[in-house]
Amino acid sequence: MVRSDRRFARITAVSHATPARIVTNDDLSALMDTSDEWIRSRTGICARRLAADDVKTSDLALEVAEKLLAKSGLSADKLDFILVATITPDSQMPSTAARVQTKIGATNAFAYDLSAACSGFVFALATADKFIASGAYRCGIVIGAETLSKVIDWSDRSTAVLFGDGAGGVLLEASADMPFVQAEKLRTDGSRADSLTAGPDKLQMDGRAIFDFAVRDVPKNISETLTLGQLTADNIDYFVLHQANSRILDKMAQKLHTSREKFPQNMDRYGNTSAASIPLLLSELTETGTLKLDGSQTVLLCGFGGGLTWGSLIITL
Ligand code: 4VN
Repeated sequence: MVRSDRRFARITAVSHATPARIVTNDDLSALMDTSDEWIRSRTGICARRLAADDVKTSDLALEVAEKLLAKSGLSADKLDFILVATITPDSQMPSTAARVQTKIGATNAFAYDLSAACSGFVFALATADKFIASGAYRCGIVIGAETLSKVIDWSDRSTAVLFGDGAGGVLLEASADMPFVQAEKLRTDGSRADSLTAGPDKLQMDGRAIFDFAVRDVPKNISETLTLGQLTADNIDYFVLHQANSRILDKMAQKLHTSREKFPQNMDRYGNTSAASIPLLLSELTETGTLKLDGSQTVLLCGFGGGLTWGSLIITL
């Protein structure tokens, strides 16, 4: 450990990786009693990517890590840590992060997985920020990666149509310029755990309970986080929320009295990818130039899901 004076983290690269196979709502309606109209109108999802049988979560995470290094020009041995947020690790041991660590040759990095379901990337990014802000470490990779298709109950049409596979991640580096996290508030309520579970049995969700949770607890958490940062919704350029359901984003915009345009979405093409959804969206928004990584934008990230877990992070991008 070398103490650093440059204590503020910042995101210096963003990337994503998705399996090649696109499965549309129409494709699913050939396999189960559902329809494009039902899925699209209730969730905003039109298609999802599904990994081939031999593609593991670590394969998607590895592709993200390689792209981050290529984009930044940083060599792997400069990395201090690799965090992978996932609820679909390749194995209980070793971690998905350890697999990535050796494959990219990050010989000086420690690596571990973090389990906080759909909030996993937000929880991991909050953790990584503290590693750098403490001065203990200079740079690391934070990835959200999932192959949910392996834990979906394909005989349950109410959940099977909602989820997809994918990965996204960021490179965080110490930078003296300005604070990275303006405010954060992470939450867990294990007493409501049973409404969304996976492993050792397949994924099961009480859709009504989770929908109600997302509409009640999440906007409250976003408001509280804004207050902590002495900010209002007007100060936020984009609300990058977990991509579970477009109707949830409609409700968030209403409850926060702010424009729906500030809530970008890509669940139409990827479905709900749990811990991967937020970094996957961040990566696409960076590619299109909507997000700039030049310190000019304030973005609120918010994850919510199994645990129950939820939480917001207001960051300078
Ligand atoms: C957050 C949410 C969801 C979620 C919950 C319910 C739901 C997504 C139920 C009603 C159904 C349409 C689909 Cl809000 C899941 C997670 C887990 O990542 C997090 N969709 N639906 C209908 O309209 O009948």
